[in-house]
Amino acid sequence: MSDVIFDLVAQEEQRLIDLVGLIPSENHFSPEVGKVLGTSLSSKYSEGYPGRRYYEGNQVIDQIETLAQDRLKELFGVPYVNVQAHSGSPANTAIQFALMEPGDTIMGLALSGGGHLTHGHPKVTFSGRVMNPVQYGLDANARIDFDQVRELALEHKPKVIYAGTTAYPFVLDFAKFREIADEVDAWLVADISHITGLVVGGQHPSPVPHCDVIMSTTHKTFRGPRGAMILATERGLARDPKLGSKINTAIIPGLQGGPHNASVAGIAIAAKQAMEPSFKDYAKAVVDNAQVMAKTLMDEGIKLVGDGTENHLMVVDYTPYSPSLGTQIAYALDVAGIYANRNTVPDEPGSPFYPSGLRIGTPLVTTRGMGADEMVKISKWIAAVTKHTNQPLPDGKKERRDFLKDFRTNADKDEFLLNIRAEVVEMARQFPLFKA
Ligand code: DSN
Repeated sequence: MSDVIFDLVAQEEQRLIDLVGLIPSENHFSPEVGKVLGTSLSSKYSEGYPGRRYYEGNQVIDQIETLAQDRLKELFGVPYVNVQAHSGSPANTAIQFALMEPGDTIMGLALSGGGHLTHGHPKVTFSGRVMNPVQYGLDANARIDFDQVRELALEHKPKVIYAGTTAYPFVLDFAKFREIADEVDAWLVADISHITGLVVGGQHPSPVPHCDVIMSTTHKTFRGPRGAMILATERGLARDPKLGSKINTAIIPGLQGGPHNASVAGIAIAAKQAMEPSFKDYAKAVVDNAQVMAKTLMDEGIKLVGDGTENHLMVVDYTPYSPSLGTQIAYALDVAGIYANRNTVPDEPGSPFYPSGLRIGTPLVTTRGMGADEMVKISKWIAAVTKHTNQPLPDGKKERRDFLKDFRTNADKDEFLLNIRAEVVEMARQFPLFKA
């Protein structure tokens, strides 16, 4: 059967091969994970849990889900695992549903400091509307301001404190979060979606000794399929022996119907691959590459939030050039063959839609097998595009729309950007998507 969809998939695959991907929350999964995603596991309904399903015919699915749970229990050293949440946001919602009542206070890192929407971003998110959100921020060095976390916790007595980020380049101090959570008797939930691969690869301290519940997506540094895992620690279960069954019930019937069994199988495979010694090499290479990239960018005069990185990502701060430059630079980079995402910076002078930063990370390029030489080249291309693209946004809604329309039209045929693109493609094509 011919269908334009297959042509579009081929185009997308070619884009991935030809270009350099720096979105720190993306990754390429292994061929083995890919193999199970297109199987008949997708056909089956399996509401419930292994041994307790609402549908017949789940004998094999039970074994697959149990293996996924068992492997993750072993990998993280935790007694409880749920792999059914369809992705990170529903997983966080399920955790909140399990631990909180409407109106309870939730504390999380503010979006502009690198926090995630589902950790209580006010007004526009489920967690921020149903719960009482309190958001903490960063100190003058762009690190989590633990004095403020403590002050806010003592004042607002949160039911849940989130230690988790989506655009934060530094190590998370779970022990410090624990001290504060204990002072106010709050649940401590870690969202390690971005750094799971670094945690299991030994490049970031584990949240397991300090947190009650841990959530992670499975498709970022973990290199699995799209999905999520929810873990409960010994500590969490000691606090509430019913914690596991509360999380199970929050997922189904609370929020979801049937699990995506092909993804569950992919999570089981990714967990096995993360136990192999080569995964440690991958995690180290991600961090090493980020170090090279950060240093080269800063040597090129590019400002990074917090002046560096300790993990897989960094946030470029364009405010020294002009505020709200993130949209233009991200677009110009895409034309030049490098895709990243615009991002807010701390004390953002623009807005989340027209922010002043760019978030870049090394998980994708490291999975392809790129190393220090390529990081230097990529960083120099980013610096060149930045200097070429210093065109501030005008004020006014209509003026901005018109400016960006012209900006894009011009960028699409900008020879400077297109020449860089040719060099990028030549380099990128030398690397597979997933280097075994
Ligand atoms: N969208 C993910 C990220 O890019 O970090 C988080 O949900």
